[in-house]
Amino acid sequence: MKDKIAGILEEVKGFSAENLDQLEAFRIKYLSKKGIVTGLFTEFKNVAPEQRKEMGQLMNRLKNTVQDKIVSLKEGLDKSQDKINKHDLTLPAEAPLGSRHPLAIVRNDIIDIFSRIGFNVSEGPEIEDDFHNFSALNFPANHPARDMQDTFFINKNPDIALRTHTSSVQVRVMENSQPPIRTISPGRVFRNEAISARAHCIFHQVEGLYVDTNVSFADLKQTLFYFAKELFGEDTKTRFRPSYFPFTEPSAEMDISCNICGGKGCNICKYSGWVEILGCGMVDPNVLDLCGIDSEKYTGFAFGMGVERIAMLKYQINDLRLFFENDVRFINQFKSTI
Ligand code: 2U9
Repeated sequence: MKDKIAGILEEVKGFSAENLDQLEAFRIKYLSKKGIVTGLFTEFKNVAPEQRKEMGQLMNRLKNTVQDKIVSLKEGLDKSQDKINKHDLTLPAEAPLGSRHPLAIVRNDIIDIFSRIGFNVSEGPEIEDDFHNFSALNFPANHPARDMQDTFFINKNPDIALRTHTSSVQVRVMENSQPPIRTISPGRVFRNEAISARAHCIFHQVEGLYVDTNVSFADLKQTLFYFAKELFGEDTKTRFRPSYFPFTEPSAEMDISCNICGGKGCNICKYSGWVEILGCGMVDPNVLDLCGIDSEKYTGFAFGMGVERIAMLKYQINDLRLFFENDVRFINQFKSTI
């Protein structure tokens, strides 16, 4: 009987359970009315009196080992069950994907269109000095943009300001390289404006620059005509109206046929059939020279557009402030492929 108990003890010590059902089967096997341990106690009456003390101790040790085993295995199984319960197994396997901000979608579309015809992307600082933001771009000393009312100067220092356009990036490109230059500069710009449905003190631009030998106004027109058709559709028409900017001469504003009514007239185009999308012009020779490019040898065209304005037209958004509030009910409506 001693050997039998020793054998059972080894078996009990080696047991493990993967689940509560297996543990219950173990309990029944050893401790139930017809179980192995209970059976040993029934056999006990046949043990010789001189062996009873030793056998009794062995049997009690076995019974305690079975009971301890059940308690410790149950604890382990409860803990792993807790871990499973703490996670909501009904949730989707992956977190839902976010969506791109509409301004990022439009900016990426614009970058993509110009990349296809050889423009690279240039970036630069948002805090600029007077030369890169104003002087190199031919802004006269008394120009209103240089006024505290219109520009955010840093610590009232008239030489350091938040850039008011990304043309400053292109000034840096010209300083650091020679033609041919074909570059676009997307980025945030800052102007001291009261916030309303139509204006904001922060907005986004994409400005473009092409400098080489023999670059003409015809190149400008054809490049921007291609751009308008790529962004707004093959049937889009363009027209150019004379304008004025300190950094280009001649200068123009480009309209596209209204993308809502197709040119028939609606309240978006104020029944004119046309909407303005960008400004452009031939780079003033003074600007080329100030940036280290020989204006006798090279000419260039440049353009600039507000990304918010393009996005408002493309998606028929009537309040600029929506772009900056980041309300997911607004943001989640936009899907991009880029
Ligand atoms: C260099 C020289 C010239 C970039 C240009 C415009 C015309 C223009 C506005 C559109 C709406 C800014 O966002 S907006 O307010 N921009 O009309 N920008 S030509 O001309 C340059 C750029 C770089 C070195």
